[in-house]
Amino acid sequence: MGNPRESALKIRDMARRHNRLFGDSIPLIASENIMSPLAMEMLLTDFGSRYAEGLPHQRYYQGNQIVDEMEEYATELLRRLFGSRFADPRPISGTVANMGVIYGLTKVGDPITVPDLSGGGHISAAKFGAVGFRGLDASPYPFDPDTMSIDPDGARKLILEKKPKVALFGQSVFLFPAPLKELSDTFQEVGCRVWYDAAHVLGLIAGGKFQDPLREGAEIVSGSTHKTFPGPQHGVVLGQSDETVWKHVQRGLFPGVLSNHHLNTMAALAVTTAEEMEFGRKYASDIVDNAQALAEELHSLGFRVLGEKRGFTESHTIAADVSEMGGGKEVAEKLERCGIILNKNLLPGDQGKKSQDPSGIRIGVQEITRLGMGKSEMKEIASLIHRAITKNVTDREISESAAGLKRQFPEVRYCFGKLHAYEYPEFAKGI
Ligand code: DSN
Repeated sequence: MGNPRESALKIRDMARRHNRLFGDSIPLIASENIMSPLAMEMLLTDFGSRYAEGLPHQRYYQGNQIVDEMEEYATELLRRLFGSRFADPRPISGTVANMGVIYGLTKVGDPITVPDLSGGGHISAAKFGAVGFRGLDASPYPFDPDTMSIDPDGARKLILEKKPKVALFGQSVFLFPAPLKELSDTFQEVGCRVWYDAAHVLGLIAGGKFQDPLREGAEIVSGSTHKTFPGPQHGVVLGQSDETVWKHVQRGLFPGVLSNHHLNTMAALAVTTAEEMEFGRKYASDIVDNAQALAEELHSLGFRVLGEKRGFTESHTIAADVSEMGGGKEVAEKLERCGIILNKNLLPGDQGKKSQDPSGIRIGVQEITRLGMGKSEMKEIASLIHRAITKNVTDREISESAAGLKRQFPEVRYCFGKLHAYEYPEFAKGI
């Protein structure tokens, strides 16, 4: 491993190689994004070295005067962007946000209704994830593969039967809005709390696309802040409920599941929130246009793109069944060798299949949109994917074309200032 200095420099070399890998690839993971220059700058500040447990002005550490100011500012920016009564910028990730909500709203053994994993549900809503960790009695909604959405009639029956304490919505393969409006009478009849995990679509909601859960009946919205919302790896909770419920959620976050809450990423979140106020509407609209264009193109090239009846997608995500092209694992690995980075994914109908060997792939266009790619690049990317999987070409031919296309779009857009994306930010001197 070499001496300690060499070991330290080896890690720097790995980081450099990683930046180059992404700089030369087409990034299509639906849960990732790149940050703006000002948000990136926040990560390197002294905020990242400090503690601030609890809420502003009720801390356990000295030295928090500016942290308090920044946290209150972040909260207010979030409240304004999302039009919510309450906001909490402290969760350090989407899953931690979800754990805090679960801890605040439920007791061990409570019934909860959740999106099904093979219908795109997230692991934190699964028995082996945060929901199970709290010992909740989880029942998944039926999913309709034809509409690629939760079946509203089936969900109504389930909610009436199980009488959940909480009804959770929001998926990780989230092509079409959840049926909140359709179920609003049912929620009232049962008296359950409605919680919406917006991790994937937070930026679309901020930009006025997809759906507006806080005005469609959700009392609590949680999310991560680094997918369609193009900020740091962090989380957020928004609330439209009464003050008592909100206090429970905040206590679920701290002292429930948080100690310190990572102040540098919170500052980056605040910067991104301000940037979303300025650029978010155009960005969200461009994302959805690109997703629809890429889905159409893949479909016309013979891919089994799901959600065809509804125009394939209303979000940043596309799901395709590639079981006849070798399956999700084989296709995702082949594309990785060709410089196209996406992930294999369970699809409806995959019940009983291993999540390591599912039928599908999931594609997200939020990162390539952030770099300024548009409809003609969607055509090119569809053609690269198609050629990589179906034609007798070498991996190298495709990866060179992918890198060539990528290098034409070096800058992060929809933000203040300029940054060459994926450039290595050398900071340490004199090593
Ligand atoms: N695992 C993430 C995703 O890819 O959807 C969500 O946490």
